[in-house]
Amino acid sequence: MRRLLATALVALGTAATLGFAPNASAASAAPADAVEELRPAAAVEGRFWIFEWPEYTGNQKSYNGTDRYFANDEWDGTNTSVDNLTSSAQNLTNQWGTLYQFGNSSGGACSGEYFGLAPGYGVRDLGPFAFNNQASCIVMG
Ligand SMILES: [Ca+2]
Repeated sequence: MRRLLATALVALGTAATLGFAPNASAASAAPADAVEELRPAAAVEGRFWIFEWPEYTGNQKSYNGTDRYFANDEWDGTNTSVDNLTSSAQNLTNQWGTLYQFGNSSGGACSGEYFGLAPGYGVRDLGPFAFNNQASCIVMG
């Protein structure tokens, strides 16, 4: 079953500014501090960062647009694929970024569970959203 994991943001009372669909399902029971608004100035960098471990630590990689296939991407400075290893993320772009469970090597749609981050937001730990080590695709916009 497909779940809108990012609806946890609704529980923070920011639904109006974050632009969630009105038919979004009920929020999952994630801690209120797992998702946070980053410094406003950080949102101008233009890249969506993923991190190997929670709290924006461990290996890292960034994207400046949609990438539907993490299996051929490696953490910066390593030969290790980022696929299914993301534990925290920061959206430092001016558009939405949504991580998907299943990538698509032929450029078609990504699928499965997904987790969206509004511009300028970070998620310190994807574990409480049942999305730890799940990401295989990023769709921007
Ligand atoms: Ca890729």
